[in-house]
Amino acid sequence: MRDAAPTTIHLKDYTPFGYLVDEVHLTFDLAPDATRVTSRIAFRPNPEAPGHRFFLHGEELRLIRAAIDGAEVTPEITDAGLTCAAPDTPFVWEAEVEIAPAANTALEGLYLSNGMYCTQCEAEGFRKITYYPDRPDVMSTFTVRINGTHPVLLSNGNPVDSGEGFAEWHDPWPKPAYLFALVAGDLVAHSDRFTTVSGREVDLNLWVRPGDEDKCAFGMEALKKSMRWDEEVYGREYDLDVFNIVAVDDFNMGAMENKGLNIFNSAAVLASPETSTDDNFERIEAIIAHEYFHNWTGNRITCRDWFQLCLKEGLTVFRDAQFTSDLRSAPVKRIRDVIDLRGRQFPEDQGPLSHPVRPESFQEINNFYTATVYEKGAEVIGMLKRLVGDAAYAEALDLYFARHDGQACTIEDWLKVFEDVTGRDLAQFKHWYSQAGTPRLTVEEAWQDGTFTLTLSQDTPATPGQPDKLPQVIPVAVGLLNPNGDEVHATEVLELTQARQSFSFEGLAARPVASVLRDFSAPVVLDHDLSPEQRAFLLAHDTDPFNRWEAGRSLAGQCLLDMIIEGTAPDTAYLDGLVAVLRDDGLDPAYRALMLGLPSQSELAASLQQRGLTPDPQAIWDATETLRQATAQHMQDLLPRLRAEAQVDAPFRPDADQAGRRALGSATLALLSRLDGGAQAAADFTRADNMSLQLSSLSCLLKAGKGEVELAAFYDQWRGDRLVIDKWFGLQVAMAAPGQTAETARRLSAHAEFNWRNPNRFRAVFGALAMHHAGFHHASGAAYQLLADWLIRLDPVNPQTTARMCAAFQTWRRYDEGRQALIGAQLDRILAQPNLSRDTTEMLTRIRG
Ligand code: 0A1
Ligand code: ZN
Repeated sequence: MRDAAPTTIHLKDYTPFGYLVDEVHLTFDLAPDATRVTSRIAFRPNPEAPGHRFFLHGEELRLIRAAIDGAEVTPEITDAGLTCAAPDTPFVWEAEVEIAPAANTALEGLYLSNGMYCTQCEAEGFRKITYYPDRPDVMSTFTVRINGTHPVLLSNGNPVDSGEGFAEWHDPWPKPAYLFALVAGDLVAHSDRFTTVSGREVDLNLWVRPGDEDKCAFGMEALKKSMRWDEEVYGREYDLDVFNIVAVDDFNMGAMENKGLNIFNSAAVLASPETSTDDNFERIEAIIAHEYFHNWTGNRITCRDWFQLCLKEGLTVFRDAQFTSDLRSAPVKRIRDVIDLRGRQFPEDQGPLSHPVRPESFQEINNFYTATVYEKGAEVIGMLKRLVGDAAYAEALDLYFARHDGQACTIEDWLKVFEDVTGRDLAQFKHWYSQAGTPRLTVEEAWQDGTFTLTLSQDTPATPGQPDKLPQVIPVAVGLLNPNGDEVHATEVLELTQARQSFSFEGLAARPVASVLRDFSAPVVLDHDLSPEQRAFLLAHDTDPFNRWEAGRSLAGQCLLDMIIEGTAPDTAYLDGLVAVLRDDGLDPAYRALMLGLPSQSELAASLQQRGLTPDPQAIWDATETLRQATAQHMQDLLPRLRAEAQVDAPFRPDADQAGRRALGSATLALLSRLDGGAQAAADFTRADNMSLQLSSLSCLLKAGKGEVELAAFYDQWRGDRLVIDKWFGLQVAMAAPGQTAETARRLSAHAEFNWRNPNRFRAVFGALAMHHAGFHHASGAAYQLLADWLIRLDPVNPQTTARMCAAFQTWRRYDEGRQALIGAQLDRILAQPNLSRDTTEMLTRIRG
């Protein structure tokens, strides 16, 4: 329900809860329409917050009985919770409530997914299960009894007892309520064991619906690798006798790190060569690692309040990226992460939804599980590590775990361990947590008498609520190359702390070419005015793999902008440089595949906007198509050789080597299909024995305006597999021509298999629509209207997923007046809906501005 006046919560208003919780006992009597939850909670007054009123959160609960120390009480109940008089000595609170999991379509709290009970409590879902101080700084041990008829009954911690129709669990580690979990279902386990470094035997189970057993092996291997890696790299050992993972079909996000009982969106854990692409495998491995790593960064050390979300998320994303870099290819991972950052975080940071990595206020915390908190939060940690060095980083992390284990912490606590270890003052560094917006880093060069000077300046644009910005500490990794291509100055990290600052390199024999922001050492927009020749030189010679890729990317970007703005033909300097790199078979195929990528159309729109121009989505589409066509022609002779190099002769393995070859094969096939009308793609589709090849060949056919028969065959083959059918839905929208995108999405939304209440299916169609730049922004406005229709329909059912999808509109101010008027009208139409959720109202109000 929409609040009459939505409440804004502020970081500055934090106060501790007036009571500590020593123990929680919960009993669940499961029933779809009336689950009984009985709680017995030991409270005692918090000596650090005396005299507070006793308030427990609770939403959509039917209170049956409440008692304090055995004596019944009649609390005062509101929509948000209850309050009643409480003793100023330790006491036991008891309550019995009734909830209706079957009616819970929002997928927050206790709900049913395909007949299976499961929970999602982060951020504030536990209050839909029982009355409780539902805040992360209230930590307690939990003992849980589940009474239910399902064969598998799970909760956090270790199993204590079980029998016909019941199971009991005890979690010895104090935790906040958002880490509570319960699962009850007809599930089968893929099981394994892990012996920790100190010899603890841990039972590992991946629980899935019968029929999915053959999709568990990869996830289990990823889990074991994660457990070992965290021991070896961070010295973190697992701390329970069992580790359970459950796959559920209806889930708003990727996965959730509940203590000892991770719950996963089935798309984020189930994998097989026939049904999963290489990208799926890599993502699944990373998410398993991410949730596992939360056991220390999130669970053992949690957040004091939700403003500190980046404390666990930024750090855990950083850790899972390190894990992927170690297991696969570090340069490829870095490039992919930067593509992702520019694709999701930059638009957020440069538009109306911009907020600091640590926000200072919110209305609905679920709206702040963002690319800024997660991915920019991880970048901030990467900068910190670069500034203090690897050894100090390791020491600081050891101190963090030693000092704060069992606590609910803040960013101040986090930075303090670095200050204590290094003696550095991190006051200025902290601006990365409090200032929103993407800094623009401008580079000027000077050369005189053997001295090369780089003048760096920084400027962070105004963002909502933050008109003026202070200079930040920006680590700028720089290397210098001689005109013959040799490196004359190895990578050095320059620390830019002022608005403008110069750095000199002396004693050089010739003017060097500067490779600036190596490894993307800071999340900034780099403005370095290099000539196409200098960029081509870096593309050929840079020793930093990221910047070598970046040189090609910026050449391509400049070429596309020239084509869009001046109407020029594709630049042969870019095409020649690209061919030279692709010819180099000493380079990893995965890296060469990345070289073939172009800046996204949305990124090009942002670049045009930054130059004060109004992007025309159709013109951007046309230029991109023309350049792809020119690339195919230019590389015609090389394509057969690349295909041969991409060939995988061994049995399928989802590792980096094979995945890289398949990525190069797929990028090559896309070019070839522009020349042969899809003949090779049709042949590849027929012989495909893995999902990467099946999907890439099908997408080439659709792109070529063909593939009807193959599309139908694909559907028939995979009709029973919901995750593959999600791909079938999404692909058709993604590959549609701009004038057909909205109609394709509309047609698919009328398909019998379009179960719009399932977030994965909804996102398959409408996420793909929003991602299709020229299709979504087609001048007709049809896509805007279609998406708005569906958001209006979904909001009462699932506010979280609706609100997240609203971000599709966040860049609307970039476009021409006609499009702005069309989008503005749709935003107003949604906002005018009666009873719009708090989630969606907040998102749209911020976007509307
Ligand atoms: N903490 C989880 C993500 C997550 C957040 C919120 C959710 O529901 C609103 C669900 C999952 C993670 O970082 O993986
Ligand atoms: Zn996380």
